[in-house]
Amino acid sequence: MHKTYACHLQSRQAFTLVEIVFTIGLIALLTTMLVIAVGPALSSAKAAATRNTISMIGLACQDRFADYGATMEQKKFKDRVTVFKARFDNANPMVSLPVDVATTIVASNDIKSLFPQRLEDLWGYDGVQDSPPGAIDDAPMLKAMWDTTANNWKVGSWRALNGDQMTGRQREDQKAAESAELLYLALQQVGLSEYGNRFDISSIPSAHIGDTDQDGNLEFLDAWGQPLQFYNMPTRLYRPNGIAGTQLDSCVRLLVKNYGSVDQDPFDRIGKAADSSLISSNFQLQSPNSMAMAFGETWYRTPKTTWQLLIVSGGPDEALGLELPNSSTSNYSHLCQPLDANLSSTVSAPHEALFDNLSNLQK
Ligand SMILES: [Ca+2]
Ligand SMILES: [Ca+2]
Ligand SMILES: [Ca+2]
Ligand SMILES: [Ca+2]
Repeated sequence: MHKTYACHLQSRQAFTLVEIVFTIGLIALLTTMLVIAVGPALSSAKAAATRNTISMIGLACQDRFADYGATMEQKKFKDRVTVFKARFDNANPMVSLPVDVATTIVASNDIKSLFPQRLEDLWGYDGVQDSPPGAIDDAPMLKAMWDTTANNWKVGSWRALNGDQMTGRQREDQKAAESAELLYLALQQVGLSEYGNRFDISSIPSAHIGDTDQDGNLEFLDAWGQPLQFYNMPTRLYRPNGIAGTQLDSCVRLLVKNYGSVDQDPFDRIGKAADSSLISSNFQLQSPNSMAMAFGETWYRTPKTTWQLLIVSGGPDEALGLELPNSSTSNYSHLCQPLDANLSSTVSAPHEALFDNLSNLQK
């Protein structure tokens, strides 16, 4: 009787072990199924959150952009154009700078200052960081970032201080974060008072603000924790490296939904961007716009798309596939272009990185 009970107990224990093994296996299977089912949902939730943040930042930019546009009709702005033209004409007695060209150069410089995507955008007409910053013609924002008493930067340790001495991953992190750091500062109106209202930074989820390069400057992030990328004049998207026609179209349309439907930039008083005979193979505007070279606009950006402030997330693959907005290692790097020109059916990895990217101009 006792033995029988022990046997029963033993068999009961053995059965329980089988049950446990089976249950563990079942849980593992269900977990796998759950991950497969929920994985894309989590990813799309991150995409939705990223789109929302990008959209809010984009709208804040557009508001300020509209405010700036309104000032172009005012006497104060026109007086600045007159001063600029006089400076040019005095320095170049043989030519007279057309007012429309002067207007576009002044506006282009202002837009770079208001919406900087790299530190150089704050250096003013002379294209040089003043010493100390803001002493001559640097943007108000750069001036505000400099502590004249301490003779040092007020916020963080900028690239100007140590970024260019960084190496490897640290330097890559620094470069990847810069445009989002500048946008963060710009939207807080650092050094500004006359254009629009201060952006309510608390409307951005705290998870979308961070310091990925650990330099003390906060930047906007996407839901995957990568810095957003900001392009103030994304013209280069319109002539990606070495490609044209339908390939170019398909590339641009990945980031700019209404590409092709609007081709008139209200800020472009020169209006020559669409005239291919005036554009060299390198997208440099030809004469008469070469006059812009006298003011540090050697590679005068075609202003066709300055109104389309572009904010981009690398998306679920966390890869951008575009030139970083602040890249100073290649020509025209202040304009974005795909890292890989191959947009044919045999796509390669850097180009594939573009397909899941998110931008404020996609919807
Ligand atoms: Ca300067
Ligand atoms: Ca930084
Ligand atoms: Ca940072
Ligand atoms: Ca991507």
